[in-house]
Amino acid sequence: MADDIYVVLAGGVGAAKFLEGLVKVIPPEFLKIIVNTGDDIELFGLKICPDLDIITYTLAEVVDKEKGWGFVDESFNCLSILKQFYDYGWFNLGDKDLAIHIYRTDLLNQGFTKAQATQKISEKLGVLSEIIPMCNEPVETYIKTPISNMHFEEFYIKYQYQPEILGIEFKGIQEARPIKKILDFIHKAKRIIICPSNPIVSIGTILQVPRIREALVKEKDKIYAISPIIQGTTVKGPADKLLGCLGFNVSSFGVAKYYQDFLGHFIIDNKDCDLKPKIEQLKIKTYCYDTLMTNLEKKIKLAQFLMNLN
Ligand code: FO1
Repeated sequence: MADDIYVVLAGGVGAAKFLEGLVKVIPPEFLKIIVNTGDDIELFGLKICPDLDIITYTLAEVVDKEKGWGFVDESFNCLSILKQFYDYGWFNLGDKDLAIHIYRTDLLNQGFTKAQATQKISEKLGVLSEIIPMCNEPVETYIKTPISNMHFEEFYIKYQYQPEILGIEFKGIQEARPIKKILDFIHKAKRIIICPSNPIVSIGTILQVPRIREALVKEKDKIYAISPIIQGTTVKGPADKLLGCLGFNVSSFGVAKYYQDFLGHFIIDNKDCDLKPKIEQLKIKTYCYDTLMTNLEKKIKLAQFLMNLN
């Protein structure tokens, strides 16, 4: 038991919701959470890692639960002044959140890696799970639209993912290297869980880091994913739009196709259970459950359901 390892692949808000339940089912110190850093962005000279922060703040129980990101009881005094000098007022960085970005930027400037900075921040905030960025190198997701080729955060927050998507680019991904222990953890893990995050720009970005997808393919039987799509749409975010743009069916079947080479087990929503036979033809064991995590009890029940599967 002492060295049980469970690997989790995570994006931001959807993953954080599931993790809130999972840490009530598995001891948090058993979890090695590999997080997408393709949303990372530099603003005001500060290195901001939205998904790492969402996961860290959630597990530290300081997140604003209503929004799913940022600190609870936040103020925006610093941003109100920054807005006078910069055009990035659309990115709502609170005062407490800014303190984390100042600390992280300072650590990176001192020569610490992103993984080391992440560990220092999460430990100081009292997180017991290990949170690991997918790589130390900078990767930034860009969305090509008729307006411009824009950073994913601008597409998501400023434009509310409304513009037509003409293409997706993961800048820097070829130079990215998986942190060595990620490959070791994938191999040693008792179970690998793919959170109900955006398959293209959250989980998909992690999968694009050289050698990670290949490592997962070898562990198919122990890989469990939860679909982020219910009846053709997402709870929040552009996952449905992005799947369609890449030519995948906008459904749990489309997600299964995207994960087909490495996925062993797939939990889809009860409302999509008619897709089960079609997904099972892809040689993925499929289970139907209520995946809409509207309260803590439902998050825990979903985590229990996944952990009780054989
Ligand atoms: N999401 C928003 O919808 N609006 C915001 O202004 C916003 C600010 C923000 C600041 C720090 C941070 O860590 C996350 C923030 N998020 C915000 C959430 C986040 O950018 C997105 O949910 C993810 O990047 C999508 O995966």
